[in-house]
Amino acid sequence: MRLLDTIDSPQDLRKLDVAGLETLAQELRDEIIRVVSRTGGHLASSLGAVELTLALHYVFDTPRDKIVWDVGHQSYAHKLVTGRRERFETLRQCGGISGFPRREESPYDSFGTGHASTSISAALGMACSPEFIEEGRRAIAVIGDGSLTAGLAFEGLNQAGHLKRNLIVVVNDNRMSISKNVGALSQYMTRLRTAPTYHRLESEVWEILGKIPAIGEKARDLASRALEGMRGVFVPGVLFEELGFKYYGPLDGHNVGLLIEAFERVKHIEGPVLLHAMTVKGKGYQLAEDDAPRFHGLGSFDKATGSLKASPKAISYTEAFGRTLASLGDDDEAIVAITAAMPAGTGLTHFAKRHPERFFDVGIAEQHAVTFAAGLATEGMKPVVALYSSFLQRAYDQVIHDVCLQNLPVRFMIDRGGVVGDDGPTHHGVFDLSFLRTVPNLVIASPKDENELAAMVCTAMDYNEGPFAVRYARGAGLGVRMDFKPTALPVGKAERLRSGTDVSLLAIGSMVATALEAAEELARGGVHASVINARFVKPLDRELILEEAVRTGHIVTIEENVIAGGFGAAVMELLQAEGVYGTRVRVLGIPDEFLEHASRARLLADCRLTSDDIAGSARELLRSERNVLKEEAGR
Ligand SMILES: Cc1ncc(C[n+]2csc(CCOP(=O)(O)OP(=O)(O)O)c2C)c(N)n1
Repeated sequence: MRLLDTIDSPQDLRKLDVAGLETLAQELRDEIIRVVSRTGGHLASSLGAVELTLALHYVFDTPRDKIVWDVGHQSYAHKLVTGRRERFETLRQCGGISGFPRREESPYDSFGTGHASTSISAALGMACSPEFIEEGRRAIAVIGDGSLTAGLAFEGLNQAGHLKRNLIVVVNDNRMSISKNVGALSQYMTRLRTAPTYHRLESEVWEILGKIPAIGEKARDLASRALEGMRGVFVPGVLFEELGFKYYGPLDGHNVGLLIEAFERVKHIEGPVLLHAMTVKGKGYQLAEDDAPRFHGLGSFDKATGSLKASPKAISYTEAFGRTLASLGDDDEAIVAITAAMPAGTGLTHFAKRHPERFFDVGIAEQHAVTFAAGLATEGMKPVVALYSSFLQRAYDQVIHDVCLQNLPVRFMIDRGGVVGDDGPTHHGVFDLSFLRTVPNLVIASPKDENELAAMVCTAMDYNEGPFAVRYARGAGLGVRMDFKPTALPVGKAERLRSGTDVSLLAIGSMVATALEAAEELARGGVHASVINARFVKPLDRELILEEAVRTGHIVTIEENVIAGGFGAAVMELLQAEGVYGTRVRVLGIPDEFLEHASRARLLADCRLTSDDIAGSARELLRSERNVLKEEAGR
């Protein structure tokens, strides 16, 4: 029997000795690899945090003490030792446990995460509650070196250093973000790591003094203070100490005994403490250690070879964007590409390889990425900011205040627009059409397939009058033929794909293909539907939409975005502004609730966005009118 099978809560692991914990660490790794190879998920980060997880739950009185996992993608071992062992098989599956901490899932998940760099602020908030202080509880933020690059993390450190409340920040430093970590802070952390003399001295003195009975503790105290004074001699300026934290480390983050000792030490320290643990991303699974970026997050894979079980049939939208931009960059030296720690995820690796001098990875700093792009645009460059939709949310003020208000030609390439599937509510990109549409000056386009995406990238690069956003779905395209040389599209013009007399299906982006299928289905039942590929949410193709509205008198709008304030709302506003009151409109999209994790197909079906649902809605719209007409005739 595995030790793991005896662990129903952290109380059980507190009964183990260090050797037992080491065995448990191995079993946890095996279990994580076994399950994630089936379900997909964030493998490498979770493998790197196993010993940290065990030591934290061993030393701290969880869930009374609170651990806040930054991003939360490293929390699989935490889930396994906090009562979710049996449900772990259901990781990221519909109805199963989430891939991130969720407050509603367990009292041990003290704070919901998914987006980076929130842990210090959240843990500090907890540490400032009067009850928390009175009861002497501890709040611990566990943050990666990648996530530490964000401004938000520094806002938390800044306030914590000032407030002097009891907060423990554990920096899980594996030198990696998803790709290699970047920036001056990352270089600084490397200097901390490679200046071990002081820390070795500190640990040795600690060890020796601890062995002297009776006077040990007192001597340790005195020595601590003396050593603190010497720190600057050995370490190139301990930034965290200057910010008001007591700094401990760097420690081997895979030595569970050492970690326990260190946590026991910092547990009783008053005021903010930062403990710097060095780990290996993907630890214990050679393939992941060798290629951590690929094993950061992936679909189901073969354990022995690491190859993915399902290979996509078409190139992804990400790839279509990445390749197009890289080749446009060959002919236009003004093009500059910016990513916030996701060169591979956004497809910018192509551009980075071909034009390294015009590629910037700013770290997990979406706000900065947008304002940095705005600055470049003021000097005549053509900046492209490539982000996932849900992470762009963080830079909304920068989009409004720094880009759109000054009408600067920054191009936003917004990947993962719509439902993303297994990552769940923190990652769905379903609000962007709504929150972007309200901002003046911004053009918003969304392609029906990967070839049209390439054309939209060209359009955006040609358009120099102001900001331009292109929003596209996650995953594989439709498998259409790609033009050898994509050409720009007319801005604000839609495309009529099918002409009908009964009802107009107005679709945007990923929903265009589904609308075409729905039209086929309607045709089989004798209903003739127009299908319009809107292409632009802003500006709308007024003429074409008004023509459809008058001709068929029935409009169904379809979008993979929340219904509130989205594309359909834009169409209704247009009809209202133009005084077109007779047209019946049905707006289809995502309801006013946070969607859970499940496959994209399943979620779209739950939102009634399949071709069957669309055809059904169109029929209903027509039927309800017939009923009204009948009623009127009977009156
Ligand atoms: C605001 C935001 N931007 C981007 C991401 C995507 N992302 C998830 S994990 C990650 C890297 C995190 O690196 P680190 O904190 O060092 O953790 P590691 O995976 O190395 O353990 C990134 C960029 C995110 N979750 N949130």
